Amino acid sequence: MYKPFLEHLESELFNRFDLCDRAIPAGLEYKVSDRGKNPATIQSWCYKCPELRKIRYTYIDAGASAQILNSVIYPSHHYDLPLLGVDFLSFGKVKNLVVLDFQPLFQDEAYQRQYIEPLQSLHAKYPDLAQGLEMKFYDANQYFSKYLLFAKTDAETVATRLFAAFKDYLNLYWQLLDEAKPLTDPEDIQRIVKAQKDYDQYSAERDPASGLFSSYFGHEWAERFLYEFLFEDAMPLA
Ligand code: BLA
Repeated sequence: MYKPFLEHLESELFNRFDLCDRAIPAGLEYKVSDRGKNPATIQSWCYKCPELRKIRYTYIDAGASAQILNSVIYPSHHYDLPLLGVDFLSFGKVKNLVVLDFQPLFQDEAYQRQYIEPLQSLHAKYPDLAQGLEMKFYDANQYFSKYLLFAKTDAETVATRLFAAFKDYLNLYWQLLDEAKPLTDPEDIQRIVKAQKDYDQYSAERDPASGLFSSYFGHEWAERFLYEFLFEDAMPLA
């Protein structure tokens, strides 16, 4: 279901950046579930390049019962750019939930003007994908922009509209990255280090997928996946 998205993301990354592999801790890059009736696999990829310090994406393939593409791109600490966040989920034919956003590190007005307002026209182009759904796990005012795409939709819309939106959002993200001026003041850079780390902490603690990882792959593996790979700069709660 989301394989074309994964392929597009991958080809964009490889065409635009000089990528190096970024290590995924042993045992976390690939796993097959031995639970349940439908075999589920989870596979992850991770890269870095001078502009982007962590590019990760994960595909869960549980056949007809679940297809998920999740990705976060973390810019270098020299850029105060938002993170690119992708979370596309399909559970059978019954539920397709898609989220795509430039995830802001800060919520002040100057930041919004610089990095979030440019999204406005794209957001306006995809009203069918911007449904203003309520969030239950996350606070919509922290690490989400007001121009996120967030929708419950059908497979046809995923294949057509979401694919177009995905290309548009990615292109704009590359453009903002291209225009970004690297920070040079160590204090400014430290502020980004802290903000990206806070994002990991916040996300690890609230990740709505943690139950899903546990049910497919076991609790121990799920905890490692969250704290050693997805949100590796977060500290596990004691
Ligand atoms: C919701 N994301 C979800 C849900 C799951 C995942 C299972 C709940 C779906 C439901 O309501 O039935 C899945 N999250 C994952 C997976 C990973 C993960 C598989 O981190 C990792 C491999 N989530 C993100 C990113 C964004 C995001 C980067 O990881 C930003 C675009 C958004 N996911 C997001 C939002 C919701 C969600 C906004 C709805 C949560 C809510 O209602 O508060």
